[in-house]
Amino acid sequence: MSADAAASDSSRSGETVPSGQPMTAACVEARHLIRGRWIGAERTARRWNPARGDELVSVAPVGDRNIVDEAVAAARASAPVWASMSGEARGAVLARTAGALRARASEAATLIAREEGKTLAEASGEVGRAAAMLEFYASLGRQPLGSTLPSADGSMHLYTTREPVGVVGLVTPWNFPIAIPVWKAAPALVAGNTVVVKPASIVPGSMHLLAECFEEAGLPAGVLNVVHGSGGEAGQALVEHPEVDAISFTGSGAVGRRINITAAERMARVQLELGGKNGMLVMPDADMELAADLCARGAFGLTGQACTATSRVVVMEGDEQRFLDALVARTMQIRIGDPLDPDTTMGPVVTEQQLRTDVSWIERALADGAELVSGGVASGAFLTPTILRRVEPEHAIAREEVFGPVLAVMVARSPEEAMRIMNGTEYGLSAGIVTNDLAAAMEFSRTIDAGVIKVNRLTTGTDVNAPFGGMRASSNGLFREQGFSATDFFTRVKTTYVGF
Ligand code: TAP
Repeated sequence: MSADAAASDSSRSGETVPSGQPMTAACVEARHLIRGRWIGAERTARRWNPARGDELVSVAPVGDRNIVDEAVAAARASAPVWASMSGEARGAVLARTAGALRARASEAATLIAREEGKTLAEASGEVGRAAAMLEFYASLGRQPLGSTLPSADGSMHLYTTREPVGVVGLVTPWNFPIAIPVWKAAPALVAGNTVVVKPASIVPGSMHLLAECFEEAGLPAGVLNVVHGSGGEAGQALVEHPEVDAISFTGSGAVGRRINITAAERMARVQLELGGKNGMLVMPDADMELAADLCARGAFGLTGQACTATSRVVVMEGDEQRFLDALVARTMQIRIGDPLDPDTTMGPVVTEQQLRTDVSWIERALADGAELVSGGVASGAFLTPTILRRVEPEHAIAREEVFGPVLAVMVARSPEEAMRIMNGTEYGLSAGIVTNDLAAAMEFSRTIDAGVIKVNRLTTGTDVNAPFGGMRASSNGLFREQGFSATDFFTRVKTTYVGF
């Protein structure tokens, strides 16, 4: 394995070209969506299938500050009417969007697999989850948003209401190109906000399909607007825009921190869900086959490109070899290949650049003293599932997010040391434990610094009705996404006293 091998990957991304280039039949021609109109541009960016470097998947306009201005103005203009509609009516639009997405589920999954590179099964799971999320938030249109309170004054009716914050900017990453825009847009919309979405620039086709589903569902013009383009240009313009009342961002810590500062300067509300370095603690009583299965699927499912992917394991001294034997055997069952092949269980790395990053993390780990157990081979757009042992808690590979199929295995000599290692990163998104010892599981749940805790389950995957988000550097921690409380971020509270 070498960085050169990684660089030979022929999949490209984000290249900007003049419009009017010939495209294959299966290429999605994405458009900005503003005030209900689909808008192209002279400057476009092309996205090739990462597994087949010569297959063009999508072409999208490259939006600038002017387009962002137009989109925000459209969202602002449509805000009063949308906010004045009943929650039930807004929810009904979301329910119809879910129906439209389910009707196109196979097309959407195929597009995600071609554009982002996850397997068809994984992409189908994403589409189903996005539809379920839309249905869940559709049902919230009928739920109370506010409460009635007793007053010290017996002749007082005292109540709170939750109003939409107004125009919300949604900035999303590439790894769940349909599900993440949905889990932000659906609670924002049902709560009565209008939105401008800036999707990740390498997955415009998936967002385009989703926007078509909203349109087909009868979402009024201007309520959901989409601006394609780069983060540095369109994304930044959206975050800086004085008419955007709140920003919900999911992505890397580096970008999230900058957005936090920009939003704070103009007192805009901001929600940040960022990276992770999610650990799995394998206790001595654990079923090793289960532990190996959870770690292999958690680390290498979705090609390790999930914020909640398992990227480090802690085993107790004396259990390491038994665990590694089971893990390697389970990992050998993974079939790498074209995401559209039904036998494939792990797709390519999303871009050439990400592959180079993954490879450089492996090289750094080896230079720090880690040992390669298996994997570490980059070929074309693919990286074999990589297991590293003899990793020490202070190594970069033990602490920093890779966002690829790389798993670091560490050994602890006592339960206290195990917990120190588990909590020994700046992140706190998801964490798991494999054990049948209920007391150990409960103690783990109490002492781990993570927003999502899994006992005998994958670190990835959550229910749509449960709050989701990280702690410490994984989130700004003010508001949770998903679940019933997701609307908190998208609403502001008013307290009304009515004397009689
Ligand atoms: P980023 O590079 O941070 O990009 C995320 C989004 O921000 C993209 O739309 C990007 O546009 C945009 N952006 C970039 N620079 C910007 C700027 N200066 N101002 C405004 N927007 C800007 O992340 P990514 O590579 O797409 O995604 C991977 C990261 O997301 C990982 O760290 C992963 O852990 C994290 N993630 C977290 C979660 C949760 S829920 N915690 C879920 C999924 C992913 P471009 O696409 O044009 O760069």
